[in-house]
Formats: sequence, C-alpha cells, structure tokens
Amino acid sequence: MAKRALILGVTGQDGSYLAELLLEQGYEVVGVVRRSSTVNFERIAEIQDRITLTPGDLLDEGSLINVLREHKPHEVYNLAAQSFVQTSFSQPVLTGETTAMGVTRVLDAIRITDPEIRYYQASSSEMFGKVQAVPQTESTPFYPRSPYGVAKLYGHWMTVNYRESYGLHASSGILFNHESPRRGLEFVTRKVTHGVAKIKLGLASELRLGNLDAQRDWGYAADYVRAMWLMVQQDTPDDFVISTGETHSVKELVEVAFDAAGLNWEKHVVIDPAFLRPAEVDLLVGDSSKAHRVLGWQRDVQFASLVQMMVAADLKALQI
Ligand code: NAP
Ligand code: F7E
Repeated sequence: MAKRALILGVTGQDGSYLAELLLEQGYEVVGVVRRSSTVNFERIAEIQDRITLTPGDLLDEGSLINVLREHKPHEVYNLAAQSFVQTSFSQPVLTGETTAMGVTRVLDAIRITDPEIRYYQASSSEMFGKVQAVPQTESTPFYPRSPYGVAKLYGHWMTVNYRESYGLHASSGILFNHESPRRGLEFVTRKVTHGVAKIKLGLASELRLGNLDAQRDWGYAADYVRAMWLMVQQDTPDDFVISTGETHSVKELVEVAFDAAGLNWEKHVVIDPAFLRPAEVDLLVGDSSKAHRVLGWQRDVQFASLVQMMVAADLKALQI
C-alpha cells in the first residue's frame, strides 16, 4: 500500500518541491490549500493532476481535523506559514496566529485524530537571530530578532513539547535560507535575480535594496526538502540543522547575479531605507554535521550555481 503524505503549504516554494519528491518516492500526496479569490497554483501546475488538493487553513483547527479524518495521512509536513520576515514586523499578530499558533492547531489535530501520524515542522534559522555562537548547531541558544523568528521559536518548542508530552513522532528541521527559481519575488535572492533579468532585458534600470552587509547561509530548496523527508523516515524523531556551512553577504549575492548577466551592479543598485528592518539578523551560518551523520544528508548545489540558475530561469521566464 502506498504511503499517504499531507502537505500544508503545498502551493509554496518548498511544498511544490516536496510534493515532487514524494511523488517520485511513490507516495499519494494530499495538499492543503486555503481559500483565495484567485487561484495561485503556478508552482504545482505540472503535478496538479497527480496530487489531491483539499481545502483547509492554519487559522481554523476544525478544518485541519476534518482534513486528517478524511485523508488519513501517514505523514504530515507543516510547511505553511506567513514566511516573510519584513511582513512580520507590520503584521505581527497575523504572523503569530499563522506561524506560531498554526503549529499548535496542526499538532493538536494530529493528537486528536491519529497520534501515530509522523509530523515534520518547518523551523527556521531565524530562531538563532542575534547569534550566540558561530556556526549555529542544534544546541546553540536561540535569540530571535523578528516577530517571525519569535513565532517560529514557539512552533519549534510546541513540536518538542508534543513529542515529549504525547509521544508524537514529531521532528523539527531548523532550515537555513534556501532558494530556487520558485522563490517568492519579495525575498532578496529572487528579488535580485528577477531584477537583474529585467535590467538585462531593458525592462528596468535600477534595483532598490536594503542592507547589503547581511550574511546568509543560502542553499537550494530541492536539496533541502530531501532532508525533511529523511527526518520523517527515522525511527526516532529529532531536531536537525540543515545548512550549507558557508555564508555570503547580500553584496556578494548581488555581484554574482549581475555578473551572470554580464552587468555591473554598481550602475544599477540603489540603497533604499524602506527595505531596512527594525532589527536585523546580521550573520547566519549553520553546522549540519548531525544531519550528515544521522540522516546521510548532503546538498548538491553550490551558492554561485544556485544564483546563476535563478538568473537564467528569470531571463527565460521574462523573455517568453
Ligand atoms: P512560502 O513559499 O512562503 O510558502 C508558504 C505556504 O504557506 C504557502 O503555500 C501559503 O499558501 C501557505 N500558507 C500561508 N498561510 C496559510 C494559512 N493560514 N493556512 C494554510 N496555508 C497557509 O514558504 P517556503 O519558502 O516554501 O517555506 C516553507 C516553510 O519553511 C515555511 O513555514 C517557512 O516559514 C519555513 N522556512 C523557510 C525557509 C526558506 O529559506 N525558504 C527557511 C526556514 C524555514 P498561499 O500560497 O495560499 O499563500
Ligand atoms: O532577507 C537583506 C535582509 O527576506 C535576507 C525566509 O525564508 O529565510 C528567509 O528570511 C537578507 C536580510 O530572507 C533586501 O535585510 C537586503 O538580512 O531574503 P530575505 P530572510 O529574512 O533571511 C529564513 C531562514 C526564513 O525562515 C524566512 O521564512 O537580505 N536584504 N535588501 C533584503 N531582503 C529583502 N527581502 N529585500 C531587500 O530588498
């Protein structure tokens, strides 16, 4: 009998890659989608006829219980969230309801309907925030710097708590930034690669950015969803840092992206204070030794190849 996996956040970047991976592994895939006035299934368009979509919302626990009762999944991957850090400063309550309390609603729905379901929680390196050690591991103390980071930390600890209180097979992946051509346009990598493509094609002349000094550990989303699946397959649930172990500044990202299109970034990038944050996470770099050792996980795609892949994809998409 095929295993059945339920993905919350299937329309997002990671949800779409995870759905593809699970289909390759022979799973039946059920994706939860929330009501919207327009359909936003671009990322899953190519697999839509091979997965089941069902309505539900992290803000509504009854909807989650109904989905679990109807579809009886063996595994639940909670990738749904208000995931943009900048928005979390302007909408802290919504971010808390979705990104924090949403986790409790899913965990509680699992406890009520079928505590045998295996659970994956999408935790984040943003929980390290003002970092207390370099590089960051599973035992580095947390110090979130945004309402998003605080909300993710709550979700992370609820996952640990439901594991310890009710024996749920609940794992938390502390994933560092991961990107792809499917990344949302507001995140800095995609904003830069899409901006570069527009400038190259004569559709724009400048790109407005915030803090070029921030440093991030950027990996490729398709590599990272493999780690999620591996966590859920372990006999014992646990927490894992997933990262590349390298850090690069936003300025380096900009240089690589403009170079990929044969452009000089200094002629086009404009610093705009509107993109500065009330509190910044200056430096993230993760140590994934535990994931390498226990899960056998490795990433395939390097930083420069990732940025070049994204520039090429944006050029192609805009030329059509
Ligand atoms: P994303 O592209 O922003 O996708 C978020 C998903 O959550 C979308 O499918 C969205 O649905 C859904 N969603 C939002 N609010 C919801 C609600 N109230 N009910 C149900 N679904 C809701 O995020 P991502 O980059 O794929 O990231 C996946 C997860 O990993 C997120 O939890 C994120 O916070 C976390 N994370 C991401 C990174 C990263 O670097 N990408 C790193 C660490 C952790 P709509 O399409 O309807 O908006
Ligand atoms: O910012 C700086 C910005 O928005 C990265 C989410 O997936 O990863 C992501 O959060 C850095 C920050 O991602 C602009 O100040 C400069 O220092 O791409 P970002 P993020 O905040 O790191 C974590 C792991 C998650 O969990 C989150 O869900 O880039 N930056 N100028 C800019 N950032 C943006 N967005 N736009 C700019 O113009």
